[in-house]
Amino acid sequence: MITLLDYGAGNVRSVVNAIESLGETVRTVAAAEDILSAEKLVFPGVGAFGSMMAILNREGYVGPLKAYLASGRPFLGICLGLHALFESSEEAPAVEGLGFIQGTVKRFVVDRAVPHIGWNGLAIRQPSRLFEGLAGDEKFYFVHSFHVAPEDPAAVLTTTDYGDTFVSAIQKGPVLATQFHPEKSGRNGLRLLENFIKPGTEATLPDIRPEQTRLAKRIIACLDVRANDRGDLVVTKGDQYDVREEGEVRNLGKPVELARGYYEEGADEITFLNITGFRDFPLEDMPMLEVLRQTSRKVFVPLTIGGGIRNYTDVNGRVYSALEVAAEYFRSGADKISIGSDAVTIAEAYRQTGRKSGDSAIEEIARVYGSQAVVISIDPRRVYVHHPADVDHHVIETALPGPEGQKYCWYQCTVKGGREGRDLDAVTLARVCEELGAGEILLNCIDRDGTNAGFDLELIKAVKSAVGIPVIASSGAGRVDHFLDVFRRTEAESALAAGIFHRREVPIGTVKGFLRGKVEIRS
Ligand code: 1PR
Repeated sequence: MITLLDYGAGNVRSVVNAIESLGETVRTVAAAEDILSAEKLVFPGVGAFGSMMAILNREGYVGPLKAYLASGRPFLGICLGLHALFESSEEAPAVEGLGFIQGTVKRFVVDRAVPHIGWNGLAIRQPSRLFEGLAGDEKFYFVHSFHVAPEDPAAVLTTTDYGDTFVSAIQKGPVLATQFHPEKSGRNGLRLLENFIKPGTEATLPDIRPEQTRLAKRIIACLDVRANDRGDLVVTKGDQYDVREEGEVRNLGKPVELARGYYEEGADEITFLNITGFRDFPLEDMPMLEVLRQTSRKVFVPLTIGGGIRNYTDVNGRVYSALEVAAEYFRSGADKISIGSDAVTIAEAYRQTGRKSGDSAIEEIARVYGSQAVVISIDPRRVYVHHPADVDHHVIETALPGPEGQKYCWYQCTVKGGREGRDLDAVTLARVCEELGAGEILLNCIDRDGTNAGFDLELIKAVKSAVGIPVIASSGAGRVDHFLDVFRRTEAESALAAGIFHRREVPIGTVKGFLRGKVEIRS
């Protein structure tokens, strides 16, 4: 039996799911004694260092944790569960950590997008039981803005490169901890977890030990989900956001089955967009939560969910905050949430007042779950102009002139699934959301959606050059070379597609096969 330390600050469902999928039972710590009596303790830290330590102190877990670590029993820390082992963190400088390992946790200072999100490799420095059965060149899923810096090099189990070299796992006797998320790292992550769980696993040093590692470009499968006219929840797909064909909502399959299939084929992430979320209230839309629960039991790569994340008052006058809606999505198995329409409203208010309200959905969710959990989904549409001075927006010169030969355009933000255009451009929206604490941009493009004409590279370049957070290029993928184009000609970290995957025109494996050797990808 595995004892899991869930101190109630966020979603540890995916860790439980991963361990249970390996046939192991999980007991969650309910009181300090459960830590002391554990045989194998897993600590998947969630949230921010300061609030994590505050809860551990309040619950009286700090003493028992220190005693457990000193007892020589197996321990696996994940992400913040690694940070907790150190003396302190730059994330909350006045707060003391568990101090089991001497050293501190430092903020990433690199000339790359931060958070470091995605699949990166491990440069393995010493044998460990975690590595049995691994070749050594596998990639694992990272998502973090801070990294550990142990004083004693003997504690370093692996390092990873991202602008600089950082310590990505530590080992001190039976105490192991990883910066990456094994529970979100597909089969190899499950293998690593199994090695921790299984008794008698041998410490091994894999044959392949890269000196340097590289972050992979991510291929994301997107499932637009809504109820059809019969009330069944289906994966649908629009042409420039119109999801109806001969009056009926297009039905391209069942959400859980499709997501599972894409995971098996090698998708690096899965995104669900509840596309009628702007008018329905997701907490009344239980099937969507159930889709997430079922998917997270079978799919061990990151799951993002969007649609309807905003404040809401139900028919009985009960007020729900966007944070509560997001919390329900996280509890059901989401790793990230994506905010669409509400982000536009928030950015408009911010531009009007010139100050952060402090309680917007973006700020609140980022504060509680971390920036990396907050994705902003932008639904822009091109608006052509003759001269840049014609509008007070971020205008670009385009190689694809408008119907009247206009050489310039701006990208107008829309809300409610493209139904309503707003007086805000996509570049400004992305910038403002980054400032408010968003961790990633999902950049759709209504003009390209469902057209198979390739990504709008001009839009992607404009937004990517305006922000320091990762950008997911979306809309328009029709052929394998469109993925190569977007990675070679823009700095986008990921590419997302929907239609070509659902219609089986170009399976994910084919995309990856084509990119292999040309672009760094996860095999
Ligand atoms: O506004 O916070 O409730 O979120 C609603 C979410 O639903 C937003 O993220 C919005 O993008 C999405 N959405 C709303 N209506 C539609 C629609 O299609 N009618 N889908 C919609 C957006 C666009 C992409 C699509 C890519 C790739 N889907 O995600 O998957 O364009 O497609 P392709 O590869 O086939 O070209 P809120």
